[in-house]
Amino acid sequence: DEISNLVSVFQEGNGTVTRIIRMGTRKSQLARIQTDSVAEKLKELYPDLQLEIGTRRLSIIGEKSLFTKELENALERNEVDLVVHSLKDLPTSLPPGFTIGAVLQRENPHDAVVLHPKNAGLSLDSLPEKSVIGTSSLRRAAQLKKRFPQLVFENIRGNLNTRLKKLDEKEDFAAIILAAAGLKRMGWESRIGQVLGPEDCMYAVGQGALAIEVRARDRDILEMVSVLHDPDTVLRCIAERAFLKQLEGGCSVPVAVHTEVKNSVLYLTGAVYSLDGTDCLKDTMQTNIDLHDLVHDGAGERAHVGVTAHSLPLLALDAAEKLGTDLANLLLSKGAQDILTTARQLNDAR
Ligand code: DPM
Repeated sequence: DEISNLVSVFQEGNGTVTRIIRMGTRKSQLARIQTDSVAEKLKELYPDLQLEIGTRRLSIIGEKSLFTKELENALERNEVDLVVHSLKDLPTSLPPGFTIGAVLQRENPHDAVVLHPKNAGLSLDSLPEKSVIGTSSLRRAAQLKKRFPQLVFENIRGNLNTRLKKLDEKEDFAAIILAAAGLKRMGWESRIGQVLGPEDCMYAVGQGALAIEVRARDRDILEMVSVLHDPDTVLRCIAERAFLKQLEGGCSVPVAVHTEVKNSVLYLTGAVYSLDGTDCLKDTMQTNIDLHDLVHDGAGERAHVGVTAHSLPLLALDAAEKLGTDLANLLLSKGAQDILTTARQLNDAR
């Protein structure tokens, strides 16, 4: 077992009580960087806090819900107190007993083009015809195939380090598509050749935001991490997650979103695509979200699509969730279910 023997204790010395907080992380460089950045923020806010970070090797590789599962097991068994995830890797329904206690301020949520060094200076528009672009995301492939029919899209697998190596050290790919946020966290911002705006490629639900998963019953830890909530990010991500949940879309469906908060209005654009992008249903809805509504103490309040945010106004949280559900229902009324079912079947058959 990779988790070091970390013990949760309350140390009592010279009148102060310090609890050691144990953070669980996967071993990938991105996971470590993300966990360390949250540890740093917690240390700034709570200088007396003692943090320990234990890594856990993946025993099962593949399905996304499995790869977050290992860490949930460690949470459940009380081996760790909190786990940092990319929000976009967390399912819209968490297993009972778990909740997202903080959603941190979102980085650039857009996708980015990373070019083979020999193509430096080019873009998806100017790359030669039939250039091979690497991505395993159905969402990215669907949108980009439609928008750039002259390009060829092929799967590329592995963690970010592996993918960059495959790009640079071989001639298989002219470019690959990755989330700008992950590239920035890895310190690879300089490799971004092009950031894809919503007209080229809308992003995945929760993309670019970090989430802290905790035991739902652990009130102390919940309260401690809740100060890390970024209100705009929380509301945007609740709307996005409610949209995906209502569509019954998992991690790997061609569903994309775009959200904005302006003058207390939350805008959500959502879309579903066929695998080649030719079928597309897309719409935008909006709702008022007043962050100056009376803040409620939230005792006993429910989570919103897995997110517990007692420090935010309940009215705003409810409105954000309803926005996502309403937009999904609108697209479902126009036939979104057929598009997604067909996409799932074709993808499973590949
Ligand atoms: C999910 C997808 C991908 C990750 C699917 C999608 C990309 C898979 C691929 C749900 N999770 O986006 O349509 O490219 O084959 C992932 C990344 C990050 C979190 C890497 C990336 C970092 C960025 C973030 C993998 N999960 O998307 O480039 O925190 O949002």
